[in-house]
Amino acid sequence: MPSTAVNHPVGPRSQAAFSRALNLIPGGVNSPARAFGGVGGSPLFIERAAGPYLFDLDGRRYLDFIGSWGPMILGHAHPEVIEAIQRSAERGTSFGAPTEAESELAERIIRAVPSVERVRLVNSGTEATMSAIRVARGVTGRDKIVKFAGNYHGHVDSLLVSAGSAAATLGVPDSPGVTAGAGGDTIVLPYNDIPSLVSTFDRHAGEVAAVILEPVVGNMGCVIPTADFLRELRELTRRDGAVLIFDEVMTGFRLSLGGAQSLYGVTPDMTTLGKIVGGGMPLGAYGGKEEIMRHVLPAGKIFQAGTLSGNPVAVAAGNATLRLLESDPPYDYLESLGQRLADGLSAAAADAGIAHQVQRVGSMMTLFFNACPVLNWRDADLSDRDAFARYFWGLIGRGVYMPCSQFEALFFGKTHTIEQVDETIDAARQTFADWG
Ligand code: KE4
Repeated sequence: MPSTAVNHPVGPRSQAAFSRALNLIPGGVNSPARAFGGVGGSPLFIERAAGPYLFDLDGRRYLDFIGSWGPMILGHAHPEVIEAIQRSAERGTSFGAPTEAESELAERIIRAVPSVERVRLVNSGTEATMSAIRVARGVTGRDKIVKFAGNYHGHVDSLLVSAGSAAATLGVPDSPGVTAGAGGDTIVLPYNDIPSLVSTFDRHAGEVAAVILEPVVGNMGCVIPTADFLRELRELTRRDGAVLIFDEVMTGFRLSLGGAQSLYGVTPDMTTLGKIVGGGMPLGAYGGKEEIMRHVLPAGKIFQAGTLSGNPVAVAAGNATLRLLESDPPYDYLESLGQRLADGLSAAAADAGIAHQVQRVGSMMTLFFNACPVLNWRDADLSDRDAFARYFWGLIGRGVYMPCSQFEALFFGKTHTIEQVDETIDAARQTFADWG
C-alpha cells in the first residue's frame, strides 16, 4: 500500500497499450471519462480487479475509488455475482424473447424504489434517460424539458446541454453535433436555485413535459440538494402537471436500497437507473407510476425497444447484486467509512493549508479544491483543476486510484476496510506534504 516513494504512475505496458489504442479508438478509450483528460497523462490499462482493488498491466495494485463509476458497491468480482453470470451464460447469452429472470429483477426494483410501479429494462443509463424523456413528452403532449447545469444524464442529444461529467471535464458541456432542434426545447437552470425554478414555471406554465435532475449530483463532483430544493421541485411539478424524473443512475441502490428518493423522502413520477442495478453488466432501467408507464409500447403507443434489453446475463448480474443488497444492506457500514474518509481527507488538506471542501452523501463524495461550498456548476467551475491533478497523481503514485476529474464523485464499497481508508488518508497527507 501507499509508500513514501512515488512510483512512476503509468507503467510501460499501460503506455504501450494506450499507444496501440490511440490508432484504433478515438482518444484510445471507449468512454471519454476514462481518458485522464482532466488530469493529464495517459490512462492506466487494467488487467483484472478483485474486491476493492484494480491491477494494471504492469502488475501494480491500486485501491479503487472509482468502482467502474459506481456499479461496484459489492466490490469487484463478487463470487456470487460471477457465479450468477457464469450460470446464466452457460444457458445461452441472449434469446430475443422474455424470461422469468426479467420479472424477478423488475419485482426487486419495484419493491425497492418508491416511485416505480412499472419498469422497463434497457442497456444503459443513457437509454434509460432518453426513454424517460420521450415517455414524459408523449404522456403530457408537451415539448419542453428542464435540466440543471452540471448534471449529466448520458449522451442524449436533448440532455447534452450544459452537461457534467466528461462533458464538463473536457470542456464540451454543449457538444458539437447537438442541433438547435434537438436542444432547443431544453431549459437549463442552476442547481439548488428555487427562484429560477419558480420563474421558469411562471413563464412556461403548462409547457414543461419534464424536469430531470440528479437528486444528489455526482457529475460536477458531489453536490448536495439544499433542504427545500427537492421538495419545492416536487410541489412545482405536481402543480404544473410536469413529470418529475429523478435520474438515479448513480444514486440508485448507492445511497440506500431505495436511492436518494428514499433517503430524502421525495417521490418523483419517474426514475432512471443504471450502474449498480446491472451489477457491472450493461443494464439500465426506467420506471414510474403505472398511469405513466401504461403508455409505453406495446401497452401504449410510445415507442421504445432494444435487441438486448433485459439480456439474461446482465439480468442475472443485476438480480444477484440486488439480492445481496436486500439480504445484507451495506449502507450503515458505508456511512461510517465515508465519514472517516471525509474527516481524514479534510484534516489532511487543512493541515497542509489547502483550501478545500469535502461534500459527501453516504459512499459518494468529492474533495473540491475550492475555498467555498459548491452548490451549483458555477461554484464547481471555480475549483482548482491543477490542484486536483496534483492530488490525483500523488495518490496514484501511492497506490490509490481516485476519479480522474474534479467533476466526478468517488465511490467505495463493501469490501473497502477501515485500514484502507486510513492508508488513503496517509497517502493524501504525504501527497500534500510534497506540495511544500
Ligand atoms: P451510461 O449511459 O454511462 O450507463 O449512464 C449515463 C448516466 C446517466 N445518469 C447519470 C446520473 C450518470 O452518472 C450517468 C453516467 N455517469 C458517468 C460517470 N459520471 C459514466 C462514466 C462514463 O461516461 O464513462
